Amino acid sequence: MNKIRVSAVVFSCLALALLILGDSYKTTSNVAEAKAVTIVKNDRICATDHDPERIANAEKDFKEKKIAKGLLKAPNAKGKPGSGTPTPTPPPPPPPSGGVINVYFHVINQGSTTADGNIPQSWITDQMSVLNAANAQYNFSFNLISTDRTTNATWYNGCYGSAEGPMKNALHQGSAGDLNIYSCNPSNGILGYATFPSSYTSQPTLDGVVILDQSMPGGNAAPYNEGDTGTHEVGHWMGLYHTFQGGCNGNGDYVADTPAENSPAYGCPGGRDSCRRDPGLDPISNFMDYTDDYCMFEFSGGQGTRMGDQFAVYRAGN
Ligand SMILES: [Ca+2]
Ligand SMILES: [Ca+2]
Ligand SMILES: [Ca+2]
Ligand SMILES: [Zn+2]
Repeated sequence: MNKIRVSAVVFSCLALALLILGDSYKTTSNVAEAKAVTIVKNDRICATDHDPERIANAEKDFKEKKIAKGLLKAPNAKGKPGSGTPTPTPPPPPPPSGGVINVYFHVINQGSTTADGNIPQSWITDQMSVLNAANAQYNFSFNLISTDRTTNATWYNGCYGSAEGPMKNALHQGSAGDLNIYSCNPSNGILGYATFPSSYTSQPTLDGVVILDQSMPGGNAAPYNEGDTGTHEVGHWMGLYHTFQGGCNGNGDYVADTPAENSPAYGCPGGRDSCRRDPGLDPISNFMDYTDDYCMFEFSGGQGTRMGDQFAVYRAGN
């Protein structure tokens, strides 16, 4: 009997110790989780419209206009099969046009502090530097013409959605070849969105790029606070799609030298190969994927050519 009682006491003590230990462990783990949530932003979300039907129509129009401008040879123009004339090797496409793009920067805020969107001018200067570094290889440069500041809480928090029209109608400047950037809080975890060059004609005042203010260099939207949301959205504005558009099949992003990707890549998943039949690893270092800012650092040559062609067809001189 005595032996059993001692065992029971020992067991109770052990159980109590485990309970305390277990509880303290749980508390520590909760603190770590809570801390992580405040530092790390959720997965990258870009709200640029990639509707497949819209893209198919836009690509048909782009092809026709490229042929009209002499940027692309019309199919079957020469050397039809069976005619006895061999098809000559087509000449290499002309180099991307490049150019200087004027930028109108619109800071939307809901108060005077940085946290309320009234970001310092140094963030804008640094954002321009990031943008210029990313595009220098393809001879495009961005020249900041003006910065305006508007205090309007409805625009600040509704700049993706209901406030887009009123905000852009009031602030948009320039023409098809000029870039309007709006910094605000698109909400719902959205880092930014842009309009494509082919949309300019039908909706000129909506043309431009909207970015989360805290995604700019100096902001707190880690791991998306090195300015590459700006670079990514300007990529759309220059006519690029996401590298994972269309998945593994079909035309994908309409750029030949970006390997097809089945879905967005997050973080920095080195060696990812989501389309095994398409040669090449996923383009996780490309600005048009969804990886962390430190992980994305390049446009491909094909994207450079496409940006030049899109600019020549839809923006230059329009
Ligand atoms: Ca591709
Ligand atoms: Ca592959
Ligand atoms: Ca980067
Ligand atoms: Zn995007």
